[in-house]
Amino acid sequence: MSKIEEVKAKLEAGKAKLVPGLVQEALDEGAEVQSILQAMIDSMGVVGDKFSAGEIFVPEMLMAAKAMSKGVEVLKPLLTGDTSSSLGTCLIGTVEGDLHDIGKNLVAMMIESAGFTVIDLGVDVSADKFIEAIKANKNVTLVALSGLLTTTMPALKQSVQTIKASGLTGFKVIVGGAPISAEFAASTGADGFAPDAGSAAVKAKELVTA
Ligand code: B1M
Repeated sequence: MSKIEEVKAKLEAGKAKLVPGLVQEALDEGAEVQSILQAMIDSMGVVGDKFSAGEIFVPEMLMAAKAMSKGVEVLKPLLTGDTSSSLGTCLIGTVEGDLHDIGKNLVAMMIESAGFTVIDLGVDVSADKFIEAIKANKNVTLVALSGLLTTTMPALKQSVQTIKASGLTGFKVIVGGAPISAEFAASTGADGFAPDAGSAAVKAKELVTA
């Protein structure tokens, strides 16, 4: 079994204490950062499929999520690189009713590495909380909303519309998350959409420099 396969196996088994060491070993053996990250993302897909099939339950999903977060911590310095902040402040959060944060955290990391100062509002973030944060922080140029549940897609749309209707200006809004399509994103009134963390950073930069 290759080191990356070991990372996947232990992540899927929710072994949060073992995954960081294995990720480091994979790096030491010369595995590419992006390959390790993609393998971990794929494993979360496997975990989701097992959940859908009734083979595992919420506690096992949570343990796998912890293992993934611990593995990402090892990769973070290599993913972010030089983080010179000149594109302003990005507020990011997972929308109201939604507790998934792994994808949002990856997007935050990549947006930071693109040159933003990132303020992470966490999960279950209401439209009002986004608006308070826009008012409370200087030079907010980007507001990023993540949504992972089909049941919170309406909250994502509502949040974008409430933020846009607030009368506050000077920033662009970007949305994304597994169930969000380009078409749905456009229907929310958001300025931009990205399907993954890497393209979110590219889109973010494009939106505020256009
Ligand atoms: Co949940 N969950 N979960 N879960 N969970 C999913 C999403 C699900 C697909 C699993 C399944 O059934 N197959 C399913 C949703 C089905 C649907 O909506 N139709 C689901 C469900 C049903 C639930 C609960 C309702 C289960 C229950 O309680 N019965 C519950 C809801 C809780 C709530 O939020 N209110 C729940 C709970 C949880 C845990 C708390 C146990 C845990 C989350 C822990 C955490 O995040 N800290 C969890 C997990 C781990 C998952 C899966 C297995 C993995 C999610 C993940 O981290 N993926 C997930 C199955 C799956 O994804 N296949 C599942 C890896 C991550 C890197 O990918 O988040 O997609 P992702 O992020 C990507 C892109 O989406 C994109 O970039 C990222 C990386 O490139 N992206 C953006 C994300 N945000 C973006 C923002 C952008 C741009 C791109 O711009 C701003």
